[in-house]
Amino acid sequence: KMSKPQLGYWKIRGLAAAIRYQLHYSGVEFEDVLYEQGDAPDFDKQVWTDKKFNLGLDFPNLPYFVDGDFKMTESIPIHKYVADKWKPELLGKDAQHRATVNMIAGVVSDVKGGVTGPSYSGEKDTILKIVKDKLPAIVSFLGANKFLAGDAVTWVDFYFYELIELISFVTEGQVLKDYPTLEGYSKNFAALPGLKEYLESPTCLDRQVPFNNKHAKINNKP
Ligand SMILES: N[C@@H](CCC(=O)N[C@@H](CS)C(=O)NCC(=O)O)C(=O)O
Repeated sequence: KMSKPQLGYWKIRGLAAAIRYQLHYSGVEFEDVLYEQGDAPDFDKQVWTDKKFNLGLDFPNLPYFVDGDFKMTESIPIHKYVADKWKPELLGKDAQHRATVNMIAGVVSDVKGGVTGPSYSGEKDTILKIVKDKLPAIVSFLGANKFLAGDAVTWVDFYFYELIELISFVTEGQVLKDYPTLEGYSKNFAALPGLKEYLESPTCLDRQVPFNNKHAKINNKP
């Protein structure tokens, strides 16, 4: 019997939470392989660096995904592989729909990076500026749609949902007041079958670990 696919990552939400949401929604049985950074003052990363070059990864990084003999890194390609293999409709229905999904992913990824970087350095003003500059275009693109790329869920929704969670934490919920459509979108999204059960489960990893690694100046303690 083939072993379950493995998702390797720091013991945080970071870039892995959205992949976990998608795996749960898609009904994939998988295993989290968690690397826990050491505490202050050293914030040691040795649990990972000891393994990093011995896992047979072509481009060693976190997150990684192992499915039988197949191993890969890069978070967005992992989302797309998981969709392609277990729920291809999450990729989009035709060339233009898939292109739109990928375009949104690029935009969301820039905002995610723009929020995460300053979380580590503790620059909340920088985060608020990025949110103010970049979020309105995404919100207006979402418009009255149920999901980002139309009325059907695609893999980029898992990625965006987690970004809203992160911004909501940093702004103490203000983002949802500023953009009520995001609040509706989020609630609706969290109620998707499979995802709902995961998010509400007492063992939900993403409700137990922080967004960022331990050396981040802006971080939650769930
Ligand atoms: N482009 C990569 C970036 C991955 C990345 O930056 N990983 C960080 C955590 S978010 C890390 O600590 N990687 C481990 C390493 O660099 O050895 C992706 O999207 O997966």
